[in-house]
Formats: sequence, structure tokens, C-alpha cells
Amino acid sequence: TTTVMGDAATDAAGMDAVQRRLMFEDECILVDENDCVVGHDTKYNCHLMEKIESENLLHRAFSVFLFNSKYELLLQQRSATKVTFPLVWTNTCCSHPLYRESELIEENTLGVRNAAQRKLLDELGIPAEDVPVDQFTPLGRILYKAPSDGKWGEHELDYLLFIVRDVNVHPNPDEVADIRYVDRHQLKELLRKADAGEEGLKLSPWFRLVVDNFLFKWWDHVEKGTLQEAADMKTIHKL
Ligand code: DMA
Ligand code: MN
Repeated sequence: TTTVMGDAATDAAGMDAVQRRLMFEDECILVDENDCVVGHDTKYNCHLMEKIESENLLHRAFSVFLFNSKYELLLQQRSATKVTFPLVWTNTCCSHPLYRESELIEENTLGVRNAAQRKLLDELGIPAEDVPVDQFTPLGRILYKAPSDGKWGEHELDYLLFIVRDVNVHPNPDEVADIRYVDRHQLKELLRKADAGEEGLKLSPWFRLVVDNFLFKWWDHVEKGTLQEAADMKTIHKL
């Protein structure tokens, strides 16, 4: 059978029920290249490569990097049912601030931090009290585009949020296939395996961009307790 490109009903029918609800109910924040809000659209439209290209849709996102008190980074493997980037390994938690008052607050990136707290609970079962919003350090913003497969992809202005806390974790199987903490050495081993295509190991493109451009120097600041010195919330890095 042939499917008509851009047919939402056909796409929806092929999706896992939980992911379908997120795709059509989550309203993402559309921004311009300077991160000024220009509108909103469904998560579905924002992640269709054809729409991204034809309407130049760019949406706001966040990526959380959570470290425990041993300064190990928590990674997740996305569930097999994710529409974009299923089964890839990535940083602790990624999602989108939604077009709602509490997540549009721009002072001190509070809206994005509120969204991060919401999704750490939803994806990883981390209680809100374990990740108080004032404990996130926003380190920077990146702008990138990445196809997932032929149809789906990302075009995001992504806030990078670091947090150092020991937390309770209960992964939600709808979202997360597996988790593990890694130290720098273990992460380097993972990168090597992904590059060599060993064990079918794949990393998300945005995690790879952060690893290649920022992560190891920021890890030093995590260990020294000087994260604030590394923060640059003025620049938008086009990667
Ligand atoms: C989107 O993450 C955000 C980034 C930084 C790629 P996602 O696909 O996991 O979104 P959600 O968790 O809302 O499905
Ligand atoms: Mn996105």
C-alpha cells in the first residue's frame, strides 16, 4: 500500500498510543533563530521533515545532563516506540517546553526549567523534589537540524541544562528502554563503540554535538563546582 505524505491520520494509525497522544497534544513553541517566540504548532508538525523544510519550522527544546555526587552522567536509551530516534542512547532527558504560561517564562530560563522538571518525572520517574527547578544550571543554547529517518527529524533551539544531584530513578518503559550512569572513561568507550558500529550502539545526534563541542570541558566544571563560570546564555551556537 502507498501512504500519502503528510497524511496525519495514516501517520497516527502507525504510532504507539502513548507517543501518538504526545505527538498531537503537545503544543511546541516556535521560535526564530534568535530564540524569539513566533508562534506554536503540534509536536507532530514540528517533527515532520517536510514541514520543517517547507515552513522553516524551528522549535524550542531542552536537554538535561544529570550527574550524581560521584560526577557520573546519567544516560538513557530511548524506547523502541519513540517516533523519532527509537533505541538511540542519549543524555539524561530531552523534550520541549510547551506553549503554556508556566513553560513560556523567559526570566532566568524558568519556563524551560519547569518543563525539565515535568519530563524528568514523566520519563524517568524522578520526583520533582529531587530536581528543584532552582538547581538546574543553564549552560548554553544550540541550534541544530537532524533527520531521524526519511520522514521525521529535529530542528531545534535546544537549552542545555546541567544538574548535580543524587536522585531516585524509576524509568517509564513507554519512554525509556534502559539507563546507565557513566564516568568519562565509560562514555569514551561508548563513543568508540558507536563510531565502530559495535553492538548496534547508536547515539542521538544532539548528544553527539554536545559531546563533541562542550561536554568534557563542562564536566571539569561539574567536578570543581564552578558550572556558573562555564555558562554563556547570550550566544546561540549554530552547530
Ligand atoms: C526532544 O526530545 C528534544 C530534544 C533535545 C531532541 P524527545 O524526542 O525525547 O521529546 P519527547 O520526550 O517530548 O518525546
Ligand atoms: Mn524536537
